[in-house]
Amino acid sequence: NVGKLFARMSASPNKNCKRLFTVCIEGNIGSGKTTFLNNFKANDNMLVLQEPVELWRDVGGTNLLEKMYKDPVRYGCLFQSYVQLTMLQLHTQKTNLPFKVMERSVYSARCFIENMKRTKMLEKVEIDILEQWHEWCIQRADIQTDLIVYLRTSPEVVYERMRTRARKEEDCVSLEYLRQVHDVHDDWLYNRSLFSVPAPVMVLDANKSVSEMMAEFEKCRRSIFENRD
Ligand code: DCP
Repeated sequence: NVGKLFARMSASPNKNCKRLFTVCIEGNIGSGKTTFLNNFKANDNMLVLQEPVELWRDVGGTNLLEKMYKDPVRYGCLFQSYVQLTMLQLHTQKTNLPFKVMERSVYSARCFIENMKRTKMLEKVEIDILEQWHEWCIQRADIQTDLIVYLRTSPEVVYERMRTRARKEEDCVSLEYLRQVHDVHDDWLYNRSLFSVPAPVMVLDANKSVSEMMAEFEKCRRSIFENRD
C-alpha cells in the first residue's frame, strides 16, 4: 500500500536529518529496470547506479555471464559470488547527493541463489557459502535501503522482450527459466513468503509499454520527492 508506505516515510526521523535515501529497482530479467532507471538520470540530486553487467561480461577478459549460462553447474557459484561483490560495491559507493537509485541489489542477488537451490543446479556446499556471504552482507555491511520498486511482469512478456533485445549470452534462456526467476521474485516481494523484505515495496505493473511506463515512472519519482522534501 503506497499510501501507508509514504505515511511511514514521512513519519521517519530520517526525513529530518536528510540521510541518504536509497531506492532499489527490482524485477525479472527484461522487466525494464534499465529503462526505468535511466529516467532518474535527469535529476541532478540522484546518484543513478546501473547494474554492473558489463563487469560480469569482462572479468579480466573472461565473459563470466556467458560462461555461467553455458555451464551453470560449473560457473553458477562463481558468477553469483562475483555478482554479490559487484552489488556490494554499488551499495557502498559514497555520495553527497540526497538520493541513490540502484538497479538490483545484494537483496535480489539472493533470488538467483534461491533459484539455483530450488533447481538443484549447485552443490549444497556452494549454496551454503553463497547464503553465508549473503547473510553477512545483510547483517554487517552498510547496505541500508529505503524503498524497493518492483517492476512486476509476466514471464511471457519478458520472454518476448528478451528475445527482441537479443543479448547474445541470453540465447539459451528459456521461458521456463524466466518463470522460475519470476516465481522467486514474486515469492519474495509480492507474496512475501520467502526471505525478509528490507524496505517498503512499491509494486508497478511493468507489462505495460514503454510509453505507459513513463506515466508510472513520473508518479513514482514525484512521490519519492514529495515525501522526502
Ligand atoms: N543475472 C543472474 N544473476 C544475478 C543477476 C543477474 O544470473 N544475480 C543475469 C540475468 C541476466 C543478466 O544477468 O541474464 C542481467 O539481468 P538483470 O535482470 O539484472 O538485468 P536486465 O538487463 O535483464 O534488466 P532489464 O531488462 O530489466 O533492464
